[in-house]
Amino acid sequence: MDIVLKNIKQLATPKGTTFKRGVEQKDVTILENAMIGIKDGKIAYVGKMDLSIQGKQVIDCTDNLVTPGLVDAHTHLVFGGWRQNELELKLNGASYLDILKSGGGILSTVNQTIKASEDELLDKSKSLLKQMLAHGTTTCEAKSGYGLNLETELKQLNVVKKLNELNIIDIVPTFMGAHAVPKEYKENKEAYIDLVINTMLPEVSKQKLAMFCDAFCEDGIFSPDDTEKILSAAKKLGFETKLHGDEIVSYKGAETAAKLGCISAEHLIEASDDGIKQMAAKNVIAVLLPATSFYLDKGFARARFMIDNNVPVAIATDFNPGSSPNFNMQFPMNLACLKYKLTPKEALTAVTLNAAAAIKKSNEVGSIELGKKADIIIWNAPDLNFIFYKYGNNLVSKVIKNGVLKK
Ligand code: IZC
Ligand code: ZN
Repeated sequence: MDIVLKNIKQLATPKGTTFKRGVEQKDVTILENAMIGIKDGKIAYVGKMDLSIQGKQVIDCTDNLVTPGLVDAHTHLVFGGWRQNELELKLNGASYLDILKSGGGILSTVNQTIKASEDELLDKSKSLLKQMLAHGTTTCEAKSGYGLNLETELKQLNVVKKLNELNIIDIVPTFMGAHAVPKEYKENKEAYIDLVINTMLPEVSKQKLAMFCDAFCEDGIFSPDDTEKILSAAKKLGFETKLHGDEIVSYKGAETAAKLGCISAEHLIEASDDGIKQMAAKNVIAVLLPATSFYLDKGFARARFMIDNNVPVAIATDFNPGSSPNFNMQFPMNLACLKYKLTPKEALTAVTLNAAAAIKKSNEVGSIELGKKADIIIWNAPDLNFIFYKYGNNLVSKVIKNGVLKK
């Protein structure tokens, strides 16, 4: 073996190549005094301690919990500037949508992303990716949507492509030209939707820069009908689809995702009972973002109700400069237990296997099983409960990415 992890105090992993739902979401295998062998970047042994298995590099995990690498299925990784000036506006009572309507919010990040050069964006997001890895994220998704014009959307997606070539974290790219209506189109949303459908989507498809297409289905942004138009056009070009829905108000986001057969619907704070049931019937994964609820000081999505109604639940950071300036998955993991009332086992599945399924990577990552990528975390923690109970500091001791010890 290239690497052997021996004497593992506790190994915790879901199993399988697709999402877990309902009562199965808590089916996590726990092994004590376990061993993992890694060869050629893949998991080649997992089970009880076996002294006949030798490794070029041996890591003793006597005191440690070991889990699959975390999968952050929802980020807005590539952006210019930050939005710290909005903090005082918020404290004075301005809502997320108030700030956006006055030309701030997403539109302020759009201005800063248009101004930034590709190299500046690359340097900044490369540094962010390294920090994400050090906090346990081994695979993530990254959305465009801070360009809102062809050139800048392509610039963002090209940055993601270059980041992927650096092999820090594997990144799944999502085109999100329908993130907001740019100010030039304020009075003519239809013309912007035409631009997304007839110019941006075909070019992104031609250049093979994204696997998913996402749209912000929200009151005052894109309606369910707009979203349907955009995502249906994307599907015709071969994109998989997702949507941001029911984040601020109940607006048929869940229903629209079910109707369109999206892989996932994200946020869902205000999702209706019916919408949730329709998602379950259509196998749509709920990607929930509790750190955003915390930051917007809004309610929390009804994760328990979703699991009880057979919706597969994943949890992600929503890392972005506005509503969730945090890339550390451990914070939403804490919130998943404390606010959503998920058990540690359900929450582990939500940030590994189900998150991987939400970005169509669950046959490669999301569990510690023979043949999967060796993306593994060794925690400064004795067991699974510990990482959901303790919070506020980085509990990751070591990270193995593609079979290489990185931290
Ligand atoms: O920059 O505000 N919700 N999009 C939808 C975001 C949050 C990101 C942002
Ligand atoms: Zn988002």
